[in-house]
Amino acid sequence: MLSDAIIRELTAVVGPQNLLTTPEERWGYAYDATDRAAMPEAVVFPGSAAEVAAIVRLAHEHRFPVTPRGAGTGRSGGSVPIEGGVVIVLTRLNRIVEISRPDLVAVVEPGVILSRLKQAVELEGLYYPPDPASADFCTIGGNVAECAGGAVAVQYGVTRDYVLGLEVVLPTGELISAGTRTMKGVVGYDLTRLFLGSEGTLGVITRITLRLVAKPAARQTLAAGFGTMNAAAEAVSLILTSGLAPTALEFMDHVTLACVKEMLPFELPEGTAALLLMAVDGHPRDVEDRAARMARFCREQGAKPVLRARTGEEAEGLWRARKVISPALLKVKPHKVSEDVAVPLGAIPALITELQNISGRRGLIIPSYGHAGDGNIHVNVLYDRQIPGEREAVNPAVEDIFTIVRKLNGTLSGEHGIGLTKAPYLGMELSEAAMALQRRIKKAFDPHNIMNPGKIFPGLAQPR
Ligand code: LAC
Ligand code: ZN
Repeated sequence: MLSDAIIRELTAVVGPQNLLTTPEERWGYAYDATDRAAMPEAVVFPGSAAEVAAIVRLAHEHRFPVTPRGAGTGRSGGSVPIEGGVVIVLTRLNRIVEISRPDLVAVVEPGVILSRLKQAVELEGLYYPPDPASADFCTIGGNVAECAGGAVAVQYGVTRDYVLGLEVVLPTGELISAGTRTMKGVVGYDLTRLFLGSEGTLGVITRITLRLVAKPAARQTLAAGFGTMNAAAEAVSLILTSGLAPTALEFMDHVTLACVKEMLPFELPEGTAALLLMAVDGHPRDVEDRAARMARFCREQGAKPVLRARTGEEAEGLWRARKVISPALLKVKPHKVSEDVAVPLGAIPALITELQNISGRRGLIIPSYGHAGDGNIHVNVLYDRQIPGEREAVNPAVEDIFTIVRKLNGTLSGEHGIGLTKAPYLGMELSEAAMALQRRIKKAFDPHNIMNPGKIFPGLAQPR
C-alpha cells in the first residue's frame, strides 16, 4: 500500500493535476489490449525526464512498484500493473525534439504517437518504416519497449533496427544515455539493444534517437486470392525466393477475410480460402515492373483473382482492412487469445497445416493471419465462455501451438513480447541457464525488483 506520505511526495513531483488516485480514474490505467487487468494504487503523468527520475527515486527509496505505460495498446499485458504500485504514464512527454534531414535522425520523447512521428518525418521527405497495426494510437516509447514489428518488416526490419540511442531512467533513479547518434557504434556493451523489447522491466525510456531512411518514391499494393490455405502458404515461400523483393507480404485466412470483407475495395469470389496482401516500394518504374511480375507470379501459382490497387485510396482501404483484423475477429466469438508466433520462412506451410489440425482436435476456431513474409503469424484462439468446454480448451490449444512452433524452430513471440500472457511458457523457449542469466541481468538493473515486476519471467503470471 502506498502511504499518504508517498502520495504527498509524488504530488510534490508532478503537481496535483498530474496524479490520479480515485478508483474510477485509476481503472483507465489498469489494462491494455489483452484481457488482463490490475489496479494501480496511483497514476502519475510526469512532464519531464527529471520528474520521471524523481518518481523512480521515490520508488527505489520506498520500494514500491512502478510500471511505465504509453497508450496501453500492448498485446501481452506489459503495461498492466500486476503488483499494484504506481503507473507512470508517459503521454505528456510527447515532443518531437528534432528531425535532422542531413543526419537521417529523429530525436523524440516516448509519448509521441507513432503515426504523428511518421507524418512529421514524411514532411521532411524521409521515412520511419515500422508500421504496427496500432500505428494511429500507439506511442513510440511502447514500440521501443516491446520492439514492435508490423507489416513492412519484410523489407525494412522492426523497431530494433531503427533505434540508435536511448535516454533511460534506471530503476535506481539514475538517468543514463545508451547508444549513439551515429550509424555505427561499439563503445561497450550494446545497452540500447538490451532495452529493446525489455518491456519496461529495466528502466523508463525518456528519449529516443531514431535512424530514418529516405522516403521511397513509390509503393504499389496488390492482393491475391487463393483456393486453399496451403496454396497461399506455399506461394509465400516462392515469392520470397523469387527475387521480387516484397516490402510487405501479409496473409489472411478465410475466417479473417469474412470479418473484414466489407472493408475490402473489391468483392472476393466464393471459395476464396486465403488472401495474400503485398506491397512493393522503390522507384516508380521498378515498382511497376516488380508489381506486374508479382501479379503474374501469383497467377502462375493458381491465385484468382489477383488485383492491383489502382489508386491511393484503394491501397489505403486494403491496409485499413488489414489493420483492423485483430478487433474484427471478435465478430466471430466474444473472446480470443491472440498469439504472435514466428517460424522460419520455410516452415510456414507446415505451421498452417498444424494449426488446422489443432483447431480440429481442440474443437476451436483458430483463425490465422499476419506477417507471413517474415514468418510472424497471428494465431487467434477464439472462444465463448457461454459454450461449455470452449474456455477449458483454450490453454491446451495454446500449448499445442507453442509446442508446434518450437518443433519448427520458431519463437513464442515475434513482436508483442512476453509480458504477462506468455510468461508461464517462457521455459518452452529459454533453457534454465539462459533464463537464470536473464534473471541476473534483471537483478543487476533492478536489485529491488520495483520496475514493472511480475513480467516476462514465470512466477506471478498465470495461464488464463
Ligand atoms: C496485427 C497486430 C495484432 O498485426 O500485431 O494486427
Ligand atoms: Zn502484427
